[in-house]
Amino acid sequence: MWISFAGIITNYKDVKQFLVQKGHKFRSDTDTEIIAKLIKHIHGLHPNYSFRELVEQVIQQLEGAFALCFKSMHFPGEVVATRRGSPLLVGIKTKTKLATDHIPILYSKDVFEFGGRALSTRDRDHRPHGHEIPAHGLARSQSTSEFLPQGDNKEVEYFFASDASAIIEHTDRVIYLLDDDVASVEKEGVLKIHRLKRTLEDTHAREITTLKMEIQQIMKGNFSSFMQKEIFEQPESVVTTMRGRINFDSETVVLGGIKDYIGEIRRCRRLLLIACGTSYNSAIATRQLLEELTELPVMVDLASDFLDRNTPIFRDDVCFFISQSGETADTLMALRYCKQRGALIVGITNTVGSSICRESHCGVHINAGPEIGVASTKAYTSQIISLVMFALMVSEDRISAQPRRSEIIQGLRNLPDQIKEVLELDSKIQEISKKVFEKKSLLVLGRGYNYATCLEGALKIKEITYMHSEGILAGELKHGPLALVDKGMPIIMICTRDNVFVKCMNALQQVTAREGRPILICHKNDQEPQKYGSSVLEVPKTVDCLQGILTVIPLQLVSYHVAVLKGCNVDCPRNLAKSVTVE
Ligand code: G6Q
Repeated sequence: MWISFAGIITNYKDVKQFLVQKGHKFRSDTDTEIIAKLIKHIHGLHPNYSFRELVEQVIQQLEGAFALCFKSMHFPGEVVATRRGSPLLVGIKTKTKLATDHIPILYSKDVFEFGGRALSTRDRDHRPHGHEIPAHGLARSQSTSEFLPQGDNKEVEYFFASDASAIIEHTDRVIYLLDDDVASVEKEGVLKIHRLKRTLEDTHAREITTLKMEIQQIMKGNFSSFMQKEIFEQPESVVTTMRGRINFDSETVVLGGIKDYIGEIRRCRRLLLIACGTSYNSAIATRQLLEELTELPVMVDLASDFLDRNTPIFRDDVCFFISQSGETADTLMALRYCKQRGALIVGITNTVGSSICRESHCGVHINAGPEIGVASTKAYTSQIISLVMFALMVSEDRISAQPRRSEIIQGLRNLPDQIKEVLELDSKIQEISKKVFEKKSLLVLGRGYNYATCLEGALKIKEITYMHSEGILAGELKHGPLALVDKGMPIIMICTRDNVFVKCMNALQQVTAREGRPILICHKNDQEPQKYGSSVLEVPKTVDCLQGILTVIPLQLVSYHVAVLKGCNVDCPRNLAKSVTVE
């Protein structure tokens, strides 16, 4: 048995105990092994079951979030794949066009109505394999032949993957499977999608979508890692996020995915921004602007904590779920929690067709392009821009907000060139990284709009360099963290000219008074803070609410260079995954 497995089986101990009692021996403590042993066990009990039926029996016993793909020597030439809570798609490659753009669902419940009589599991043991009940009364032959390629060449190749970027080099036609879909390719090479039971929400077919992704988008090109490539793509990725949405001349912003809901959003009780990791930091980065331009209370929550607290949610709440992958389990569960309570659900994702995308009432695609490196970089800056555009759109009818809106829109217009300028600091940042890469810890200090940069910079450093790093709000310094400061403690401090500049200078002096010599990120040609820094990284000045985009890039580069100097795997840091589809 060959199984490809992503996810977690939460009841694996119970299943294992059951199988041990039945005499099965285990070689590992992994949850993957119980799946292999369970299918073997069921095959022993029901040797007449088809491969697909065996998998259906197995998944009924499993709890958790998973995407699974099975092959077996007992069923040569067949593949069965299924998902629950983890993403899974099927890529289809044919020489000629397919005769249809959707594949009908076949239902195969243990007990189902068949010609007016209930067919039981026992009956099923004696019926021929593959006796399915298609939706809408489609005959089996009809449902499958429709799916075959047109013309004489009937050759079809199938690819199973959790992310489109893994298969785009082979095909751009995919089917996104839904939870509990069981896709099987049988000997004759026909793909079928089954579900155990029919529900009212079922669409009875899965659409074959054509991906808009280009192969070069997922190639490293001249870069040594995807993360480095994605950092350097930001002058373009921010443009694609804004493309077709901002008219810089008329200073108008239209987000097509939410424009029909703007009235409802303006009338809401409060905005909630819910996310994990980097996506959460993008919510911190934009909270102040959202409060200012929408004049609504804005709550920002980590999805896991939001769920732990059973937070009260009301029908007139608007809940934003921010997620690069659109598949993060905690964020998705928080979304379902809020949806059940009647709130309006807005998805902010980078992955078309993802679970968060599909389950939201409306949303914004950040259009940053595929992000392969585990450490999120270009998605973060595009998430910030998407939320800024949202704030601009909501405040369009507020006369008093027009000067502020205008300043931000012009700030967005200049951003791509300013990002290019920041990226020119790369070799200087590489030199600075050489001074810190052997240290144990790195503190990142700032406040106001730059606080999110501190959190995000520290997260990048932790995840890809394995060095301890902490983003500290400069206003909190005297409430504890100041005790850490001495001449040996590496510190990066962000000190740009905004409404908290004086307070930042104050914090900087507190640090230098304890012999701390921070690396400073400040505005170009701003002499005042520079005299306190051991090294200085000068970034161009933009509007306060966009400054975090320009101050985070040097920290993305610090983390990248430190990771390279330490010999860490930049794109695949230990213990982490790109899509966290488990709780
Ligand atoms: C950061 C990581 C991680 C990520 C979260 C949430 O570099 O990529 O913190 O942001 O796991 O992921 P989603 O944005 O996909 O929900």
